[in-house]
Amino acid sequence: MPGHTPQGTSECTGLLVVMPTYNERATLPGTLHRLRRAVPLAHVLVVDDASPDGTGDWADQAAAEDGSIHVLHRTAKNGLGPAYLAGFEWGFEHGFDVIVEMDADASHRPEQLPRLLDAIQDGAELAVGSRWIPGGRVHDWPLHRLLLSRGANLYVRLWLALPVHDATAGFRAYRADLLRVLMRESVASQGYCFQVDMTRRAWAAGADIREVPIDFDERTDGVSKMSSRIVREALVRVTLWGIQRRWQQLKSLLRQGRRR
Ligand SMILES: Nc1nc2c(ncn2[C@@H]2O[C@H](COP(=O)(O)OP(=O)(O)OP(=O)(O)O)[C@@H](O)[C@H]2O)c(=O)[nH]1
Ligand SMILES: [Mg+2]
Repeated sequence: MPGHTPQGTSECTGLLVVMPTYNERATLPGTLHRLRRAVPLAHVLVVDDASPDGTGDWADQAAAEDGSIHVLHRTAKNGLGPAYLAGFEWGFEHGFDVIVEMDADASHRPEQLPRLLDAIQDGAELAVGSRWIPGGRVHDWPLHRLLLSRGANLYVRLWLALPVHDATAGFRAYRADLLRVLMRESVASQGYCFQVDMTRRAWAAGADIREVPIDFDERTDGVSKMSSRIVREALVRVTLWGIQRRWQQLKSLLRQGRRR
């Protein structure tokens, strides 16, 4: 499988797009079709958590017809984080060099993937498709989703001071080497704080992180998996990471004080 050169990235050998799905039968076909047109040499791994609507079965049929589509079936809906981790492991086992995260609900435009790949080719180890930098846009989002996303990013910024404006973004490209480093310590995050977790790990590892503006389209089919449980998990984890960070800062200040 490796040895494929994605469009627009002459240095990358082997590009895998990991696409987690839960009940995305309505949007997965169109997303894959657009992706195939936009970046013909990309391989795609659909990670399906036993979707009751038959998404996994459809993906199996697509994989039987197209050798660059692969499917990983999981037995139950276990959250975005575990689905991605399983997809990344599969990507490592199959020797891919660049691994992309992308939603299957048509919120991320496959036509904008080359922007992320260009940043990787340019030297970034993590390229984040950002809604909240100049040039980035969100289309047709209701006010409560706008507030949730902006509020979450503000909260992350206050506690963690990450050098990105869209730490919860789910359209990203990683160098596989960086992902391996980030996954050395186990990742427990399940919902969308998984994205914050990986960003903070990348920053702590000193990775070259770049944000690229994207257009984010509200889903027109299917049902959002965002829930109050996912928001609560993010709140708790970000707060704990923030307290940990402040504690480390305080300890190093005290150590410096003692040395003087
Ligand atoms: N395998 C798997 N995929 C999931 C799970 N939860 C969400 N997904 C997929 O992850 C992607 C993002 O989920 P969404 O429901 O769109 O969540 P979101 O983008 O934060 O929310 P909306 O903006 O409201 O759509 C979609 O492709 C989902 O099908 C899960 O538990 N397991
Ligand atoms: Mg979505």
